[in-house]
Order: sequence, then structure tokens, then C-alpha cells
Amino acid sequence: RAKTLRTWLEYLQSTDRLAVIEKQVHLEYEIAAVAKKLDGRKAAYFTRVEDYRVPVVSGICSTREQFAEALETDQFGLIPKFTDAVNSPLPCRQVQNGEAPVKENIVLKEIDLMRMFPIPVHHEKDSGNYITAGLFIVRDPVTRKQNVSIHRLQVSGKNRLGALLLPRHTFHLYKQAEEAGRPLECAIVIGVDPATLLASQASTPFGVDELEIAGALRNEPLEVVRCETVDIDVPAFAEIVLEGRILPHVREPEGPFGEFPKYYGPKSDKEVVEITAVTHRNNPIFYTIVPAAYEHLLLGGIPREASLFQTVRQTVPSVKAVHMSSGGTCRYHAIVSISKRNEGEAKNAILAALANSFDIKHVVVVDEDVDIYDMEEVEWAIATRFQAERDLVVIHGAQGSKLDPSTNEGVGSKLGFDCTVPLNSEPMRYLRIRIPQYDEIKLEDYLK
Ligand code: FMN
Repeated sequence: RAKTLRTWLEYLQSTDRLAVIEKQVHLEYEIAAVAKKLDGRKAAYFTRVEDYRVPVVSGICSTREQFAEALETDQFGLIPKFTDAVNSPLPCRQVQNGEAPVKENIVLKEIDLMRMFPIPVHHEKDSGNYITAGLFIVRDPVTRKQNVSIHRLQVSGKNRLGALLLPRHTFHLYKQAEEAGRPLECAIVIGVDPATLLASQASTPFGVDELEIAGALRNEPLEVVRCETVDIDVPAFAEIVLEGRILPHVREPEGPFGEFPKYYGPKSDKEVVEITAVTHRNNPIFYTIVPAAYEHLLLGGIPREASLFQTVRQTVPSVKAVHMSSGGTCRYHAIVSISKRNEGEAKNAILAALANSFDIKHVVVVDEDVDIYDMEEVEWAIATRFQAERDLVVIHGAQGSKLDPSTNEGVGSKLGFDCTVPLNSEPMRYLRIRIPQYDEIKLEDYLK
């Protein structure tokens, strides 16, 4: 059901989770506003966007359950399945143009992105139209391994995009190319299945191809096809591919842009991508992610949870589960449950979690009886099991997220809450109240 964007949308429709919007909508704000109103409930499929013939879809996976469904597992299987895929990637299967729907149309001349595709404006102070959901693929010229990530892309000209490349793998390969005076070839892939989308966000060591993780998540090799003007392989069943190169020694204004923490990332001079070719399926569907919508938050959160779980387990083997909560933008707040066997383990779990990612700012560690997906339960644990004098961990002056406006250029404080019950406490003191028969009683029997 989730092999391509199209089959996934059909599946959503058959289960009443696709809102088909036939009313004509504007690129500016209206798509984002309607999609955001449906956030966490239904995907929004806009059939009439201004005078464009291309429809727009947003919110294709906006709950944890939907991602689990796309991976053919349940909420509890989601992190183990993602972890297994990261640990055992599956090589892609190369196909020829004839077998690749994304080659049904090949445009090599007179590229004008805004004329071809309905690329929306999302937030009030955004600097313009943005591609927010393109898988950005580059290749390491030495190992020939590809790297996949998502970068916000401002439409700066007919075939020109401004990109935000935070200092990770894409940026590293670009700097290498720039130092040698060369552009870095890239492909931007819009409209793939949810598993491939999620795989793009894996936190992997440098050198791991996220398309191979996509294959492992899909339980079969991902079919890829070579681009027309660059040496890059792209998913053969994608809706749209933009081929291009990141230019060396060129920086142009980009931003401001509404980001995942629900504030704007600032305007500055950034890297520039020049588009050299566009290929797309017949009747392509344009896919956009509304920044800070659940889809955006979960895409970052689920792979982060997989990586966080592994890091904490190295220090505290009794870790039960981890949750990056949406109120913490699925990046800044980590809730960790452990089955405490030794006093002090919760503090070690806090230190391990903070070391996992510079984005993590506040960590709450609870006992396994607390449902870490229920934030009321987590707050209850903070309220009744935590004393700042003995249970608080504070570290000042650490590296955090530059997009967190309360930091000083990304430098800020980290906090840990040990909300576990002391092992030697008198049993009655922390015994949860419980009404016998509560679980067995069926309300219908009493309301007849
Ligand atoms: N990372 C950036 O560096 N710049 C961005 O503009 C950016 N935008 C994103 C938008 C969305 C919707 C999502 C889900 C993620 C975005 N990210 C962005 C995060 C990266 O795609 C992500 O951290 C990725 O795993 C980095 O891969 P890499 O370490 O292989 O380079």
C-alpha cells in the first residue's frame, strides 16, 4: 500500500484520511492554512491551485500511527523497525529509463520552476515560495555513496534555488567540492512514499546511503534510475526530480523562513542551486510539507528517537522507551523510561540523552510505569516524584540548536529531571492508587 506516493494516497483515501479539496486555492498561505487545519487528522489534496494543472498534497503522514502503518508495523514496532533498517541497509536496484515513471517527461530547456509547479508560500514573513519536501541527494565522488537529506529551498529565480545547508553530510561534500573549485551535483526528489521520506532523516554515520535504508524499511530494494544531466540515482517512482548543482563560491540572500520551532530562521547569504533538468511523471503531484506541522516534527522525531534509544542503551541497558514529544518540537525534549536497578542510573540516562544530539535540551527520566506518550502522566511524574535539590541536573554553556531563539547563537543550558522513585523508598509511599475492578468493568452494562 505504501510503495509510491500514489499508492499511499489511494490507501489514505480508502480509509477516509484524504481530504480532496476541489475549491480553487492560492499558492500564498491558503494551501498552508487549509493543510494546517487538517494537521494530525487528514492529508490535504488540492486539485485546483490557481491556474496550475498540477495538484498539491500535504500532510501525507501526520501521526505516529500513520508512519507505523506505512512501515507495516504498530506504534511500538516503529522505533525497532527503523533501528533495524539503519543497521542493515538494503542496496538499491538500478532500472533503466523505460521502467522509471519519473522519466515520462524530461525537460532540459527553458526551465521555469514557478511556471511548472505550484510551489507555495507558507508563513507570513517567509521570503517567498519554498520547496519544503525535496529529498536532496548528492554523491561522494570518492566512495560513490550517495547521501540523502531534506533542505528548505527558496525559489530565487527561474532555475535557481537558495538552500539552507546546516553543517552535516551534504554541507561537508559541498565544501570539499568548493575547495576544489567545482560545483556539487545534486538531485531534488519531490513526491515519494512515506518510508523513503522517513529514511531521508536517519541519523547515520557519514557514508551511509539513506536510499538503502529506505529499501530495508520497505522490505525490498528501492528502484533507482540515473539522472539525465548529473551522476545521481533517484527513486524511479518519484513524482518530480529537479537535477542541478550547488555552485562554488556563490552565496545569495535566503530567508527569513518559518521553521520547526515555530519561529523564523533568519535571512542571510546562503548556497545556491542551479537547476539543469527536470523530469516528472505524467500528471505529476507536487508535495509540500507545512513547516512545524506534525508531519515535519515527526519526520525529525522518529529517526531521532531510534538514535537516542541506542545511545541511552549503551549506558543504561534497562532503558524501556524514549519519546521526543511534539510540544518540544520533537527535537528539544526527550522523555526516557527506565527500569531502574541501581541508584544513580537515571542521572546516567540524562547524561547519555544529552550527549546523543546537540538539539536535546531538556530530558525527563521516569520509571517504566509512566506512559511516556501521555504528557499528563509525564507531568504527574515531575509533580510527584521530583525534588530539584536532589533530582535536577543542570549544565550551562553547551551547544544547542541555533533555531532555538532563547539560546545565545545556539549556546545554552541543558536540564535533566530525574523523576524516578528512590529504590529504597518505603513501598506504600509511592504506591499508585488503584480502583479494583476498574479494568474489568464495562460502562455499557451500567448505562442501559
Ligand atoms: N536540514 C538542513 O540542514 N537545512 C534545512 O533547511 C532542513 N530542512 C528540513 C525540512 C524538513 C521538512 C525536514 C524533515 C528536515 C529538514 N532538515 C534540514 C533536516 C535534515 O534533512 C536532516 O537532519 C538530515 O538527516 C540530515 O542528513 P545528513 O546528516 O545526511 O546531511
